[in-house]
Amino acid sequence: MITLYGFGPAFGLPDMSPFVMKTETLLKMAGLDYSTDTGGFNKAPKGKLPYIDDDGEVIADSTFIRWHLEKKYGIDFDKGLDAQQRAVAWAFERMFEDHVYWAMLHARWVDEENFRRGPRAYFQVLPMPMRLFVPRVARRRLRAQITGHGMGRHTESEIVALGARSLDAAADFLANKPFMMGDEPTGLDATAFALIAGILCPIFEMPLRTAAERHGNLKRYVARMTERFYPEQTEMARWVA
Ligand SMILES: N[C@@H](CCC(=O)N[C@@H](CS)C(=O)NCC(=O)O)C(=O)O
Repeated sequence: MITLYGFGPAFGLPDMSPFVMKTETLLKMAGLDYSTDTGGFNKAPKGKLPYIDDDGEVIADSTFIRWHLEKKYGIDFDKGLDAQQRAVAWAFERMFEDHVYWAMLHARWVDEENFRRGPRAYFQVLPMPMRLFVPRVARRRLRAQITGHGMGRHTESEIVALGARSLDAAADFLANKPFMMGDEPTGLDATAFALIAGILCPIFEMPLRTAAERHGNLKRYVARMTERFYPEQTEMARWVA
């Protein structure tokens, strides 16, 4: 049995973290049985979520989890793609995870109003006094990470320009295909869906969301992925209707 450790549903999304959402989507794509656990952060092998416990084998990081699932269960999330298509899928995945993610993180955690509506509200379930200091400590850590990555060293408008450029690239590449690589979902879709849905989340007031909303095909894509993998997520379906 597989246990997926994540943060849990938040902001109308299946999980606050796009990497957890990506991993859950991969598990759904693979048709594997799994359960979720939101109590694993303190034991996370790399200090981040997600990680999984697969019958006692613990694997951290969404990409290593993907590779583990492919190897152990004989799955190929990129089935039907040739080497060149796989290379393109990998490059787009890196764009989303190592570039778009940081622009979204900046908008959620650094912007005062978004932080209040999103991450701080999320921590309100904690008892006092943790409710007060956990969001502050988490915010300080996340800010340091965003600066360390380099994205946080830019001005807000520069960050939006970079993020919007990547969203334009994703929209142009998707064009009128149902899924990123063609007629059927592949591994890249788990990542692209998680990031684009996170950016379209209306709880956050951000220029990056406006940039995503300009692309009708990205909205329809999120609607398609939601219908296929998260039919119970009615709130998410409403944003993109
Ligand atoms: N490369 C990792 C990234 C995971 C990641 O960044 N997780 C974030 C949530 S989106 C996290 O756990 N952050 C908590 C922290 O850094 O304190 C993956 O693909 O799983």
